[in-house]
Amino acid sequence: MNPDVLNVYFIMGTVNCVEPPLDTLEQALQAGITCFQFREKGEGCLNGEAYETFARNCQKLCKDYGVPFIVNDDVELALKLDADGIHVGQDDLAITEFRARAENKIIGVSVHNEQEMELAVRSGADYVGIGPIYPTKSKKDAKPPAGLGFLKKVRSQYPSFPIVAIGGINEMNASEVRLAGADGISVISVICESSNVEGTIQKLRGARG
Ligand code: 3NM
Repeated sequence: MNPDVLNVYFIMGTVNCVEPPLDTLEQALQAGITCFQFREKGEGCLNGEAYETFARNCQKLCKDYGVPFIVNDDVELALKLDADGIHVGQDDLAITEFRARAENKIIGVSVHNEQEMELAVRSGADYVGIGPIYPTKSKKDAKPPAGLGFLKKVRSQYPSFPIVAIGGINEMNASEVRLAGADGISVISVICESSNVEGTIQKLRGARG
């Protein structure tokens, strides 16, 4: 995949939002996010029909702006909606299963150590998510923050594999994360809680624009 797609990768679900979620997504799309991940998870999240309707509404907005719509974890939803891709945790089966059923879709995998990285590459992931770089409040079961060390190591071992960094990334630390080797940054709270989404995204953007 073209790593530029990972440049400013916004992840969101209703529980992350302060403003109406679709308004936040549209503002983020207008301001130039390059990828969107639908992650409707956590206490109080939508279920059933409301979950699917919300996903479809997010997907429609992404289509309007020509931005890839990636589904977190839910292979069935991704296939049902003909999403552009899926992001999964350490579940090799999900990668293999999804690839078999959707050859041309983007597959992203979260990795936290060298073994997981190797497995993701071997299983045919298109990109990896490395995190949490810094402490995050947006994922209850997040691993301890790893700082930039692991990211740098993976970049040196895989000079051209698409990498997005995640966890506690904001306007102030985004550039050091990019310098450490990330093609892009993935964020939830810094956009969901911004009072100036456009300004925030401008600051998060890398030199690639
Ligand atoms: N995954 P924020 S950290 C969804 O480490 C997610 O794999 C992580 O949210 C991982 O930008 C995280 O608000 C939450 O810190 C990122």
